[in-house]
Amino acid sequence: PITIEDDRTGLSVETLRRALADHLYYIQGKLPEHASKNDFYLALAFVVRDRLMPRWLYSKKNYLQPDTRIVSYLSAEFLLGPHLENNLINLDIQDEVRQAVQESNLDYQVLIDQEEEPGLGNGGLGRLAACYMDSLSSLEIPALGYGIRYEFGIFDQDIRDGWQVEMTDKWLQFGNPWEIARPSFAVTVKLGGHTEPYVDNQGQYKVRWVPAQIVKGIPYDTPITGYKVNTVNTLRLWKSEAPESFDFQVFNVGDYYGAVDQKIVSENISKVLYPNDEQVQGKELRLMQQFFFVSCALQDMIRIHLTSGRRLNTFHEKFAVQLNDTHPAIGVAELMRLLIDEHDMAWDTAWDVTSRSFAFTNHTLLPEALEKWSVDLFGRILPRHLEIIYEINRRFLDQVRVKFMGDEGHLERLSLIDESGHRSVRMANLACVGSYSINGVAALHTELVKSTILKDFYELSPEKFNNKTNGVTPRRWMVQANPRLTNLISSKIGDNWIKHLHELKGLEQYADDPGFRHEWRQIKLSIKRDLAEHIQRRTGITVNPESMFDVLVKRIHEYKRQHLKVLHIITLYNRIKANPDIDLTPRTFIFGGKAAPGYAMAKLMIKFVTSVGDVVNNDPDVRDRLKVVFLPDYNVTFGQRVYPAAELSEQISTAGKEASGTGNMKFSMNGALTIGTLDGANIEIREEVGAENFFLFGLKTPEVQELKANGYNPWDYYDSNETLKAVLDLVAHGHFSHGDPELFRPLLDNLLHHDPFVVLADYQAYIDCQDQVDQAYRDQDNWTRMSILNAARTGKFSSDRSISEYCEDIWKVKPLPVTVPI
Ligand code: 26Y
Repeated sequence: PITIEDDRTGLSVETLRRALADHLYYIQGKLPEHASKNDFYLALAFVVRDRLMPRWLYSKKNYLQPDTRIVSYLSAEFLLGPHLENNLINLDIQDEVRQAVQESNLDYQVLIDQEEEPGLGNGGLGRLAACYMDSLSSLEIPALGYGIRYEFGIFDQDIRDGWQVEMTDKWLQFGNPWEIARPSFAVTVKLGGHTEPYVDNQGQYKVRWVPAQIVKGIPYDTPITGYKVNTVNTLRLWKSEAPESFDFQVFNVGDYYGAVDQKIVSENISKVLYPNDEQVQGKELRLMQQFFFVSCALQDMIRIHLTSGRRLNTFHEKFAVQLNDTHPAIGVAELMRLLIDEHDMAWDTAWDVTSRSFAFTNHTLLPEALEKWSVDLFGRILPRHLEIIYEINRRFLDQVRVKFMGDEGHLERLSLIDESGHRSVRMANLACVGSYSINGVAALHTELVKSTILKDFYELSPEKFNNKTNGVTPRRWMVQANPRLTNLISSKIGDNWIKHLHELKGLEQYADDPGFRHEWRQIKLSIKRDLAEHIQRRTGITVNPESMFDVLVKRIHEYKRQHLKVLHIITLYNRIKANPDIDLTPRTFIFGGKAAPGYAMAKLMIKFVTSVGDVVNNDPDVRDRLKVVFLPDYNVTFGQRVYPAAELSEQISTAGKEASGTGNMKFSMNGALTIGTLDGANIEIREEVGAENFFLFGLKTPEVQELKANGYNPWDYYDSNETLKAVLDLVAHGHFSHGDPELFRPLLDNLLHHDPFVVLADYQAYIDCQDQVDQAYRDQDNWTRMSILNAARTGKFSSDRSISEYCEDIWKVKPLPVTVPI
């Protein structure tokens, strides 16, 4: 008997090939000879989507079982990166698909590279949400991610004349095969207007919110596959639209253009991702965005809860709702409003449910990043929520008064309303009061949260506070990004490490094996060659693959100190100029990262890197021993290229400023050694890999605090350090700006007169440490040994470990394997 595999689910190469041809013809509507690369990519994406569909549908079915507990991850950002190859890996069909593509006379890599990555996030926080979604699925935890379907994600960066230029990210323009719109689950969201009291037909005093505007939220679902399991969770992103009643109003009011204006306002809400500018206040549309997606999400969760046959007073048993920073913190007031105003629940019951539903993660210590909304603006957009927040605050402060009798300072600092100057709503305070758990993202960060920004809340409710050190998914950041290293590792210790990253420990026994070291080094070299070729294509700069690849990629920010790295480069340059025959380790310095469009100093830092690069790269005395490259448009896709190629990972933030960092983990896993400060998760990385395999430098957090308390004067360092003086003078004299002393003056003035991130104070320690790196690199055998040990000891930094801790300590949720009937 002949059995024919189903075109939608079959996994034989023959079936996959047929399915690809079929989708090209019937879905793309193209003959092969007329199809573009993108047509082939889309056809392939649909082939893969078909194959995850049964698992997705049966995972969804599980959500609706009455006693399934679901993690609901609320995040304004999900920085997913491309889906296609990730899904091939998780579904374990990469080999078959690769062969089917080949037999269709197509180039696998070309198709993979067609995908526009969904850049729905700024950086660390959004990427963390994506890694956590991967781990939730891989650990078979029922979970829903909720966020915004931005039409334009993080801007594309171009570098022109060395400056950043922003361009809109039109990621949806050629179609997105990974989302399915669910208009039948659309919800409405109110905005503006006023409130009025009324008595309902049971004789209850209630409040009615009469909005000025109504928008519709349409959910778009994206499947999040787990690694080699049936669980496929859902990321549900909301798009805003004008409600249908819009047409109605035209007839009633007769104001066609006015109605169209309203439609535009509605559609604007999910239009664009806000960059994490240093000034976050006053952006009305941002507050609307936050409220919009959180209201959509909570209404959706209530629907799911009621559909699963349960009553609303058990909402907190159905859902564990995680607030990814304060961006979704308005959810505390919105859940109260939904329960009280729309579902007739009494205040006390509603508060009980609400405060047992939410848990809050803090990601920053920078005071300027703490979200506040002026009471005026807040009341204009969310009049009912302002009333609810006042009432939460009144009841909360009554409790505080009992606890800290007579201490007005505590009351002032704990209040949800900042009364100093212009009154504003403090979102972190709202999140703290409304949550049963508050966590930081690395051990040091959590301690600093407890002792600084949330000190008063810690003293009030210490039991709420806990640490959850960040992690990253080894599926994307090793298996997908670094197949060559993955194969070498698996050939020695099997492939269990992909789900149980601690098993990388098994590599330690090979750290002294010359054959293994050789293979390890050859792999790194081959990846460096590929990157060198990419650099050549993208920037025209020729780099030497045999030189040390020294990498600094992350958002551009003063606290991350990209300028400290540049001072190091100029220092080496000066050494060469003083002694052209000096013996130093050839290095390629690779930078990447975006600056917030409104952050002038960060943009100047990019120009600083590119300008120094122009001089250093072209000075004949340098003889190609130093190369400086700024790769434009750093994103997830480029991250996947650069982490595996890196040998030195730069993690040089001012101690106490980087909450955790997650790039630091991706580098280490891929065998780069770290030069870093005792900041964020660097501390824990160093603990794991061993102090002897980590290049530590710089002031520690208390030393930074002390230095500043005693009146830090950057001039002292300039005056007393001749090399530093020479470096800064060279910049001041216009050596890197065609003789123009003005170009970098704001940067120099800032360093010499303020230096808020103590760059000058850490300069010499950094240079000395880099000299040790230089020496260490000369002993390639030992360097390789350290590299292997780094990778072998990064088990802790799998997001599977982080998510397991969230599940056990905070969410109290257990794996629920999904069965797919065949
Ligand atoms: C308020 C708004 C403009 C805003 C939007 C995004 C503010 C901040 C952010 C993003 C913050 C962020 O990415 N923080 C990073 O979170 C990572 C994950 O926990 C940390 O590893 C990293 O240290 C921290 O800077």
